[in-house]
Amino acid sequence: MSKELLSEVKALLDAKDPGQPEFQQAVMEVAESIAPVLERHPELKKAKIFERLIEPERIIQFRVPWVDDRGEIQVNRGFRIEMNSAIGPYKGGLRFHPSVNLSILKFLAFEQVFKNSLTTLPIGGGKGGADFDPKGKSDNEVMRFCQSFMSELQRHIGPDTDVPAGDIGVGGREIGYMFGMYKKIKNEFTGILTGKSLAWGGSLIRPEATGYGSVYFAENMLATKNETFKGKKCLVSGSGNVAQYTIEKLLDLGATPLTVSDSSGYIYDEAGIDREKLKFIMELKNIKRGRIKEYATKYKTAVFTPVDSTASFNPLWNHKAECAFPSATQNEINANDANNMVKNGVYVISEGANMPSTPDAVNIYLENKLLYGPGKAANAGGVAVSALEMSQNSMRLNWPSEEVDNRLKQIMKNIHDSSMTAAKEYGMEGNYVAGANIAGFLKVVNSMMDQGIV
Ligand code: NDP
Ligand code: 2IT
Repeated sequence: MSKELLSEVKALLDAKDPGQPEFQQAVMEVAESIAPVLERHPELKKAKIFERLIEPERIIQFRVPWVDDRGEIQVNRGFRIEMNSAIGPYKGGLRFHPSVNLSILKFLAFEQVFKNSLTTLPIGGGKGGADFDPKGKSDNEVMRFCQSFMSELQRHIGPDTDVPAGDIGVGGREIGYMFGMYKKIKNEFTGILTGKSLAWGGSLIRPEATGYGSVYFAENMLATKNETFKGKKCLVSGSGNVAQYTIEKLLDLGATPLTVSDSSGYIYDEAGIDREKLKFIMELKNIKRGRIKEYATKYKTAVFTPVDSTASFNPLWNHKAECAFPSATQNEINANDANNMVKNGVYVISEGANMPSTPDAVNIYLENKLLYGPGKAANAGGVAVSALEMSQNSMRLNWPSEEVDNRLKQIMKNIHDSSMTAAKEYGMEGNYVAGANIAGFLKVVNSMMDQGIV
């Protein structure tokens, strides 16, 4: 039956969503994991629960016109995918990147549904964004773009309906410009976005949450082997929000981060990235908005290797280390990279990014019995603290950072434990992919069953 289910799902995707490879990839991975659940629960299959899950409740696509600094009109495409609201308001980030399209946002929205379910907090799944490229744009251009984007998005979101946040290309600056525009149009000060600044409704630890959470997840996986991070060498990709706070937490726990990257190449620092170097990266990326190769100009222990788009593997993943934290983008690790990691001694992988490993790479992790935390479990700390920001907004209070961090730690432990338990229950001990998919799936589909055919 599981083979049958997989070919049914693939046929459905090919018929209805051709040309959406990332969405199809994300759906097929979940289908594979939950096939045994449908076998055990024929009532779910009869209720066409999977067909309903892969159909977004609503997709909004809109024009985002704006005027650049030269006075020229630019037109971008904006989206919001409202995927599933069975357990709470739609919740998920906004991505501004030139590669953004329907397939990428649908894959992200689909994964978000399971991730949000795993957090145990009352949030449904959504995702949005635009094919806008913030690189090289002035602050005023970014502001005008954000204002135009929100002038349409505002009619679809609300604190009890849909609450967006950041993702690639959307950080504190963009959230601020979008919040300002929402408030001006609606004349309402309410928690319609998360990742806000502390002074106007943000939560402590939200900027840190995804990176910290991904390290906490790995810490829980290591604890199953009675190990800690002390002295472990770590490969990190990306140099944005998730990568920066992954490095910070790794340093707190006594590990040695060796790499960072951006879309032009990567840095390998044989002496390790320490706190001073991390501060340099943060200033370079968050304030100066520069390129990561400048790190190698400043620190002589580091080597910069530019991206070679013709290469069959990424040399970042080909260094001796114990742990890997992919924190840039989808499909950044292929089968060659996964084999290189195994060869170099990597046995812990915690995905800060969403779907950074291709299906072939994931199979190599599983075959080699690595401690592998898939994105929807390992990077759920970001959206979890977003949900805590929503709670604080509703109560009109702010929790101290220690309280938020303790809750984050507990949530990551719960996600780890519930994924581990679900995998065991279905005879796939140690397989966190299957476990996370099954645990996330059950809560959402049981809620859908309770709520009838809507
Ligand atoms: P940022 O925009 O802060 O940083 C993104 C980083 O990834 C940059 O270093 C960027 O390089 C690099 N990158 C982006 N696209 C590509 C690409 N196509 N090829 C190579 N490098 C690329 O984003 P975040 O750190 O917030 O997000 C990173 C990942 O984490 C994403 O997969 C996101 O979906 C995921 N995530 C984020 C959460 C959050 O709370 N922010 C929560 C959960 C997951 P460059 O500057 O050159 O573009
Ligand atoms: O992928 C993700 O979980 C995010 N970008 C964070 C979403 C959120 O609502 O905080």
